[in-house]
Amino acid sequence: MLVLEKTKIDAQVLDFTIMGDERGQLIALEEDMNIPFELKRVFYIYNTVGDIRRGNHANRFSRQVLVCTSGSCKIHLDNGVETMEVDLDRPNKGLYIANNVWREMYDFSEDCVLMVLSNKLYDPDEYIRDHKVFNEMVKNNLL
Ligand code: T46
Repeated sequence: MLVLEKTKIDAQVLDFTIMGDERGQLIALEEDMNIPFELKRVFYIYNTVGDIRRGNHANRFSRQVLVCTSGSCKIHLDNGVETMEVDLDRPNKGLYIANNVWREMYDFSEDCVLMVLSNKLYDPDEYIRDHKVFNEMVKNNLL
């Protein structure tokens, strides 16, 4: 794995090695190797309705890697001070997002399958869903 881009926000664009041959392509994701944490959960998002924005929250403890295994989407990141956009447009491109980073996913292609790997099991209580609260927490050094 190659870190393609170190971003100003606590996130990284990752470039996964493709092990292709005459039969097609294969990418392997392994904890503490090309995935920079212990793997606890995988979920995927597909059949997304056009023009929808998902996410709209920060996770207090979950760290994640996002990959479009099919199609494409865009990710908006926000650390309370700066924002950035990342295009996820190929299956060997990943986006690592640290905890306490606000994220929104948008511009899903019809064929998009967005796979998310996480270091934590699902816990709805770890979500910050109000952007004003998120900004206040950043301002007051509570994250
Ligand atoms: C994130 C982005 C990238 C579960 O029961 N288990 C799970 O592991 C997840 C992720 C969700 N759910 C339930 C909770 C909701 O009833 O599935 C429903 C949709 O979840 P949510 O509205 O949180 O989905 P997104 O797309 O807004 O956000 C998800 C993750 O929740 C979030 O951590 O960073 O994808």
